[in-house]
Amino acid sequence: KWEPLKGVGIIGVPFEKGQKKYGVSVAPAAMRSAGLIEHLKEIDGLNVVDYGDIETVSSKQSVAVNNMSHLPTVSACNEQLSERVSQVLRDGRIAVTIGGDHSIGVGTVDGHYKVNEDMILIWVDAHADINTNKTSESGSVHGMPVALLVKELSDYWPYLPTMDWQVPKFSIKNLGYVGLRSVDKYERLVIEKYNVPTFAMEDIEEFGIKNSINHILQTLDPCLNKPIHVSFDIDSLDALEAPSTGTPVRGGLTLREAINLMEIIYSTGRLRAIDLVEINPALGNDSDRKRTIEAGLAVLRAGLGFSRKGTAPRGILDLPIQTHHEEDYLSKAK
Ligand code: NNH
Ligand code: MN
Ligand code: MN
Repeated sequence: KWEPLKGVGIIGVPFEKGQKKYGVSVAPAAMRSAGLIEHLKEIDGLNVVDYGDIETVSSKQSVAVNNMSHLPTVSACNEQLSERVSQVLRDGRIAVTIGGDHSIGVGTVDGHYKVNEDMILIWVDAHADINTNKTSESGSVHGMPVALLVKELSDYWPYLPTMDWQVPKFSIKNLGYVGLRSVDKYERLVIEKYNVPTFAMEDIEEFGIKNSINHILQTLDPCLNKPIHVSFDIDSLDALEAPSTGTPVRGGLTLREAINLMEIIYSTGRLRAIDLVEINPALGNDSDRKRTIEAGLAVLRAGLGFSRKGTAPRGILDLPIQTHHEEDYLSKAK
């Protein structure tokens, strides 16, 4: 079942209609000009293919669903994205999706699920993103992707025009949370009702990031053989680590904890999809923007095998020998 991976495939999703602030849609371009592809290619032995950006168009359909902003536009983007993620995975690559706001989690998880129904989902976020249009206080779809994906909650939704392509089959039993610290009342109710393994910040204080993620992996997949999808919202990081995001919350993960989390998941050998969402380069000053983008890059690198202790050159056992001492000496002496 585990064919050797060919590398990673990068998908950009310049999309921001799942929330209200301008700027998240610029993140794929900002990440690319910060050297996203080059940085990933520097990881030892990693083959990187850029699958380009999803074309995001504002839908002309004017169906309105109560308390759910821009549903047809969100739906159209996710339909394409789901297809693209499936394609990358079928090509034998890890799907790395750069958002965009977190409403794009619908497309990435749907596309992963269609290729492998065994997948488990780790949602790394300050927020639980499991509102329905009945429970949401914002009406923004980026607070609803998990509820849209999960089959156990399908009865709590009205009929959603334009969403026929997406059949919620993913089970909430395959979901775990890391980093929560801003959870709405009904979201908490869902987490308790279905007993979703959740390591909110206070649990991470108690157990540490390593035990937390290991406990989730063990609970969701006791045989340790299922493909893993990590949906990483940059606002899971402390607002000081990643200020350029739409809904920053203080008291979050340090970058060190996030890197360690991703290293641990990488080391399972089963990480098959990473979403990196909610980086908003339009928020904050130059230094905020730079810090946030660099944090995002560090999270991706850790999830794709970059080692903080360094990697010796492959197949080489010693330092290069000096073969032309005399010439070098003479040329420098001139
Ligand atoms: N829970 C709030 C809502 O539903 C906030 C969601 N905002 C996020 N989620 N950034 O990750 O609107
Ligand atoms: Mn989110
Ligand atoms: Mn969030």
